[in-house]
Amino acid sequence: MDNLGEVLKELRGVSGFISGDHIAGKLHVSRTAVWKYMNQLERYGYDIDKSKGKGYRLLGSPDKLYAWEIDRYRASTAIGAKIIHRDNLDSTNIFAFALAMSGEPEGTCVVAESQNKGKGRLGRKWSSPDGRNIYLSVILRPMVHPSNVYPITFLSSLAVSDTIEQLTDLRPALKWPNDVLVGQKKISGTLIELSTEADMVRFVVIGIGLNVNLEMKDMDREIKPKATSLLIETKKTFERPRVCGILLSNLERYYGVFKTNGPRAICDIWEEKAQIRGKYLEINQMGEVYAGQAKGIDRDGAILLDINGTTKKILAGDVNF
Ligand code: BT5
Repeated sequence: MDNLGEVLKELRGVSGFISGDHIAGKLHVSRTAVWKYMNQLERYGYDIDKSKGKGYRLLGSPDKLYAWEIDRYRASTAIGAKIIHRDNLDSTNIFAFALAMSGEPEGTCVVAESQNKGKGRLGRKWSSPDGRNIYLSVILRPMVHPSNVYPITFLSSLAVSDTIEQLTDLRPALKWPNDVLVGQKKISGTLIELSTEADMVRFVVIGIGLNVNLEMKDMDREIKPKATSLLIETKKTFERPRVCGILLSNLERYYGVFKTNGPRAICDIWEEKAQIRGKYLEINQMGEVYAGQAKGIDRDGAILLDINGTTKKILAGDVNF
């Protein structure tokens, strides 16, 4: 946690005022430095009562995904060790991809309050209104062959699903390949993008959109019938930094499984959780529709469909309901 986080911790540790001297002593900085931190916090949107005789008192905090706020709830070590926050980006994935290209290490995350060009798969759009949801990208550098990367989408969905279960009584469902649904409606999607070199992965960017405090009135017309949020489902608002901190912790846990036990282990957990085996599915692959009984997930993340006794392997597509 950096110094702003430490100052906030001190402010939050008391119910009333805390003296500048006390904070200065705790942080081993001068009282002038403390005063500067307070001004900085105000610029970030914190409401601070400053009293000459009594010191400082925190009156209110902004609803923002600042790194030091996420850190309060994050149990991960590598994933989220560095979090870059922006009010607005074209796309957190584009930003993270450029960072990764210039050597940013594994674990660095990018979060934004809003996106102008939030990306879905296959050139689709991810609706990204301001200050409501989580738009997160994480840089990973797994030592695997490119054909083993696909299950990273599954580990992301599993991490989102666990996060929802830890925060609510909801029972999310997983839909191949990258959706997390609540009550048949999409609450989260993952887009992974990768850069390869020869037969190796240079890096992967996991992009996660999770609808948190999104209300119906914030939704584009296109997604209204098929999208939902934690707020819509529970009628409660959520502290987004908390949701994000828990999500990063879960991502690290599943990434650990991926690295230790391999991609197949992640496919198995996903397959079990999604209860996909034996289900009758219709899958749209670039306009071609295949209908059959799901036999499971192949080691590369493809879905295996039994169509009249013949197994069809589908690597990219969308499941129709
Ligand atoms: C996805 O694509 O589900 C991947 C979404 C990834 C978004 C994150 S946000 C952070 C990071 N930065 C980015 O630029 N992207 C990632 P796909 O399976 O293709 O689903 C896209 C479809 O979901 C759209 O065509 C809509 O129908 C629907 N959709 C769009 N926005 C939505 C939202 N906010 N909630 C629910 N559904 C949405």
